[in-house]
Amino acid sequence: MTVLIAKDLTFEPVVHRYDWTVDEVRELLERPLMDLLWQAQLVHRTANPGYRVQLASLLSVKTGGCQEDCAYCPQSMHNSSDVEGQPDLVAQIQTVLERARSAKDAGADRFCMGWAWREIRDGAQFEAMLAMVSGVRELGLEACVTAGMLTEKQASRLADAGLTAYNHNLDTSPEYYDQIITTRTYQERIETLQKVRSAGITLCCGGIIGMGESTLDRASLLCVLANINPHPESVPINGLVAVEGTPLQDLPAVDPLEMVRMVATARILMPRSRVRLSAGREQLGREAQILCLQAGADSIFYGDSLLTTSNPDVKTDRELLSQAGVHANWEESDE
Ligand code: SAM
Ligand code: DTB
Ligand code: SF4
Repeated sequence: MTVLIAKDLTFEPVVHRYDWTVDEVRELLERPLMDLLWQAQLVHRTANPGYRVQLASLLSVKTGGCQEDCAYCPQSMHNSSDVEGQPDLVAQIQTVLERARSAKDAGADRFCMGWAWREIRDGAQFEAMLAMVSGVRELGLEACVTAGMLTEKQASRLADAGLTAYNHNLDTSPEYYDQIITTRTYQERIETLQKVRSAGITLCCGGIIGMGESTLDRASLLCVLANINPHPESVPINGLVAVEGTPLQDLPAVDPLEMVRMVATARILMPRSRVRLSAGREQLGREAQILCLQAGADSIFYGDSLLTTSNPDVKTDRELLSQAGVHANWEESDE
């Protein structure tokens, strides 16, 4: 085991590489925590000075009834949790834009909209999605969509509507994927990411821990992400929210320090990407979240709910940021 000591500070902390091996990533993930945190902080403070955090708000526009069988997801029609019967906001462009405006007034600078689809289909619902994207951009917010697979044409229409980012997670390692999802392949996921990039939309791509995967799987997921050239502009790190009625409902809560390790390793591997501390923050506790911010998380989901599950409330998050001494992107600071 290599223990870093002060003289090792001579190394160049920020390295942009796209040829990581799984062994190298695993070595980082498993480092003594103090060394991992120190290196992640060095990278973060050098690459993204100022501890500025992006606040992204989420809204589920189309909830439940999804054809895919993702074992973690309460919205899959294969899971008895399937959350249907909620108001379908697809036709309600104005309602969505009102929610975006409220998110902006509360301090968000990105608005993310989710559709529980296997893939985008053309037609009235897609036209409504495009109108929502342009409406969100007109409010001065970044717009992000997550809606499953898409065609090149659909990606280019989303780009024309002003879409900032498309979220499409790889979720876990290629090796563990078929234990979690059987209705699509890893390769299909990668192809969608390529179409999004080719259309000039930024990538939001990350994963989930706490699904029964090994450390090697986590290293393998991070290795795939870190070898995308250029790196995904944002990388959500989710802790499983074990929802009743999903096959993963009985899995134990993620150890908070494992989230800290994932964030720190992602920061070292992808120095300038936004590393978003995503689902599972309610289970993390204040101190572990602060460690994640220190280790280089520079974005959180902000607002009382995620897609179908809850998130810390806005007041609690404001206190968290102030206690940690970090600032939202738009805030004035003394630096
Ligand atoms: N259907 C689209 C897709 O799969 O890309 C978009 C919606 S899907 C709900 C977006 C992401 O939410 C998933 O890729 C997964 O990473 C995350 N997610 C879903 N359920 C989760 C859970 N129970 N715990 C943690 N993350 C979850
Ligand atoms: C991401 O990586 N996490 C968000 C967002 N991207 C779309 C979704 C988390 C969903 C958690 C479970 C739920 O609320 O349904
Ligand atoms: Fe849930 Fe997305 Fe999987 Fe559908 S594709 S089940 S919405 S994670």
